[in-house]
Amino acid sequence: MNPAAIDRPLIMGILNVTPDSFSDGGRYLEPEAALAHARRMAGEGADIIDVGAESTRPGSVRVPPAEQSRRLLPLIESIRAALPPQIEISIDTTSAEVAGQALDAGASIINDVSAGQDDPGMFGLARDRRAPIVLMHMRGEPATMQDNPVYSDVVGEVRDFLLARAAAAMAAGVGRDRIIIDPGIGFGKDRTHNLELLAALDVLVATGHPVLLGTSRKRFMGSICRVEQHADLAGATCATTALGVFAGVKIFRVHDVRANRQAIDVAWAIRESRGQSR
Ligand code: HH2
Repeated sequence: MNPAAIDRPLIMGILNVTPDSFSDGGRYLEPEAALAHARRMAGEGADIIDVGAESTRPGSVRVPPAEQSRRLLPLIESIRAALPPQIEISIDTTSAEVAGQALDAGASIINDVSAGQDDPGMFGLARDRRAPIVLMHMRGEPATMQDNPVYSDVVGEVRDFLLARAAAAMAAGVGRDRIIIDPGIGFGKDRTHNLELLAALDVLVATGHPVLLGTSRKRFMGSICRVEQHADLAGATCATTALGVFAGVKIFRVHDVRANRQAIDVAWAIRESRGQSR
């Protein structure tokens, strides 16, 4: 994939091979169940399958690279063999070792929620393998990130952080056209911060880097809709997806592929229709 050439919004379907992810933890630990879910998401319109073996929910514990690889590598190989080549696989990890092995096994995109801060080898890997890389904003660490996050200008601070990390990646040799940025909804942000960022996605789009948005089933929407169960937040997620399409977001990381595919397709058709009859 060439991120700079994405000409319509893409869906990244989430496949967590974890016992403890906030929404789908434990459901796809068995390889057959994980592969079946990847197939289902592809059938429902996913363009990318994002596989991860380490939950980053608030308070989660780290998973050693060897254990991440043990869970992920056979799965990536079987997904790569099962799905058509135009469906790409991204690897959700902050470990360059895991990411490198995942690229060998058939992944083609790196999704690093630490934006290259956890592992000094990540940018070199992206450079050497010419792999697109997602750089996400996070304040603090998953274990403690929701302990009273404070910003004076959340939109400006997130944008400046992402531009600084993109500059660091480019200084390490990663091509500008391979860098995707992500505001990191829910990562060291309270409800007000998340809403402010969602209302200002155009500010991130204006950086010129393709923007990825990950709101799927996240807790701040549950508090707005008074919904306790994460899995009941597909409608709320679709609202953010439609707004994201209008703001120019290029990739949506979601659990509910079918519903978000519809939201994208309709929002995109409306966006494309602007001024057509004039
Ligand atoms: N959110 C999660 C995980 N990875 N990657 C990107 N780029 N952006 C995100 O917003 C993002 C992400 C958290 O969601 P999930 O994978 O559903 O849960 P968990 O971290 O508990 O596995």
